[in-house]
Amino acid sequence: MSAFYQQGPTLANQYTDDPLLEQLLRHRLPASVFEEIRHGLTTLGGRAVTEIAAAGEAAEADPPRHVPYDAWGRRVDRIETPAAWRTLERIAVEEGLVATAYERRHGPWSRVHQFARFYLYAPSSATFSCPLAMTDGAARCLELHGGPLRATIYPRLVTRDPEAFWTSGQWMTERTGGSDVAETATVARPSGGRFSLHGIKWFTSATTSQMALTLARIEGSPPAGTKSLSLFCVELRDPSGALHDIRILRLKDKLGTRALPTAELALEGTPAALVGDAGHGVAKIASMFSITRIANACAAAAGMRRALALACDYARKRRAFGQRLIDLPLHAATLADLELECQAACHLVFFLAELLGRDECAVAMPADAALLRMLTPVVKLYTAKQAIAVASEVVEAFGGAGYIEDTGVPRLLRDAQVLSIWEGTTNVLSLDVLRAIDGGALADAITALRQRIQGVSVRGPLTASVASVAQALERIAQYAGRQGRGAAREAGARGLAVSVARTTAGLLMLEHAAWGADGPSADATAIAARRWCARNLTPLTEVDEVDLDDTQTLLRSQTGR
Ligand code: UCC
Repeated sequence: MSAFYQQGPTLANQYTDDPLLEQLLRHRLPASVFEEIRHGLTTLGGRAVTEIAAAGEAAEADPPRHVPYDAWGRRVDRIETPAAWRTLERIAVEEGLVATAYERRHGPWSRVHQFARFYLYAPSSATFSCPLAMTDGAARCLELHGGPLRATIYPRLVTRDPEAFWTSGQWMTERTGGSDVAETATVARPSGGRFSLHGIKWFTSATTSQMALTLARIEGSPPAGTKSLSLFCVELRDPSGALHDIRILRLKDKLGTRALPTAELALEGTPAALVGDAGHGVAKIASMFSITRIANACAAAAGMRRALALACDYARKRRAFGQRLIDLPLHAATLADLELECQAACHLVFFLAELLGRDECAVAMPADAALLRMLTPVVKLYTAKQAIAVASEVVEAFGGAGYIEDTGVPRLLRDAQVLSIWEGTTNVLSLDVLRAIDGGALADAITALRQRIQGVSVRGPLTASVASVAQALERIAQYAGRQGRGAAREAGARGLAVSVARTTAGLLMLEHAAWGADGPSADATAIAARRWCARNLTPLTEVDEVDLDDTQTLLRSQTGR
């Protein structure tokens, strides 16, 4: 009998083992800020692979349970979660995963610091990152629009006291769909200075949260469109823990994110407070989903990095054909491609975090605001898709073991798959890029990116990469300017968004090659930038009326209809 047993992968401290993250922070943050936060990040990087990972695994092993009735037949609608789920919450509060952004101790840099923390925590957290992202988004929304709720509820979202902390849900999706929010059917009836909500919410993640922001139409408002939707704040439970006129219909049986309770809810006169004035609820909740979209991108980038760390560790241990996997040329090339995607995603996310921080601290230049508006959907959609592709490749890199549940590897792929769905699908976000362009974001954003690429000072083969980013920017500007407003423009929106993502990533990687030219990873940084630009700055494909007709012909050919 063979005495051979393969060794599983292990993870080191996720901060000290991630040179790119530290290089970015060291370069971008003022030296005093970097020195102040570095120790905390090292501690969190250690906790990520010990306590947080252990709690995450325990939570995954013991998924939430819906208890509709008590032993005596009373409707109770409890969602039972394991102690590990609450441990994940306690650690998140202790580590200031939401609070860091709102204390603004480091002014505009607070967001970069907070997202660095989120990046370390998220992949170990069994998707406790989801309630945290929504809590963060709700805090921003209430900070901007909350009126009296700023004094009552907002402090609970941004506290570092685990006893006082609340998480928030974001309930936008109804049976009519999560994208077409205009179909929202929930009605808000005025009731004693407040409102009572009546309707069904079809996907409510983190249903154990204490509050949620949701959309409804006040009785008597125009019955269609999103302008007549208003934004409401719901407190889910009374002090005894009983739900406020909310029935839990069932928990969703999901492909992944299994530790995260996601429920269908019936609102049966649920008391709610109006957030801001009546109407324009989508515009108000946009301040929430803009944050959750950036958090999604951060979780995607972090998930890619984690998956690759596992695959690389395994490839250094596993031998086949007389060599370690990492020494096999084709396997090494595959892993190096994944490394490029991880780097691109990390650059994009921390660039967005920087822009968000400036916006929140009111020090953003007009170009920053335009970049933030345009790049938020771009980076969300791009990183989500790449996170799925990377996770799939990592599953394969483990061979058969990657397909076996108790290695923990399949979960990487299952959990990645949600990233391109929740918070706006790839196509909905591609259309949001067009909305941003229509709002005037493109010209300022392109001008800002153009100025940045002109400021990149590199030598040798990298000068050609700089030229190709500059050309790609011109192509994007021309393409977006040429497109009319019709169906062809919509059909080309995804290609445009991906091109913006890849070009911006190329620019950021070239900047890194420039500022990192004397640093310890100079060679690798230059190679990454050169390879990325050589492979990813392909021309945009024009979509015209002929393509639209061809698309219909292809679809009809399936069924003849
Ligand atoms: O809830 C979900 C699950 C939660 C899980 C959270 C996990 C977090 C990740 C954690 C990491 C692990 S999923 C829900 C998924 N659904 C969505 O995300 C919505 C998708 N649909 C859209 O985004 C659509 O594009 C809509 C709903 C925004 C389209 O609405 P409209 O009304 O047709 O679009 P309009 O008329 O263009 O926009 C209405 C208003 C406008 O403002 P006003 O009224 O002042 O003119 C827009 O400028 O909303 C504003 N607006 C925006 N503002 C629309 N989109 C944006 C935006 N992206 N940013 C700023």
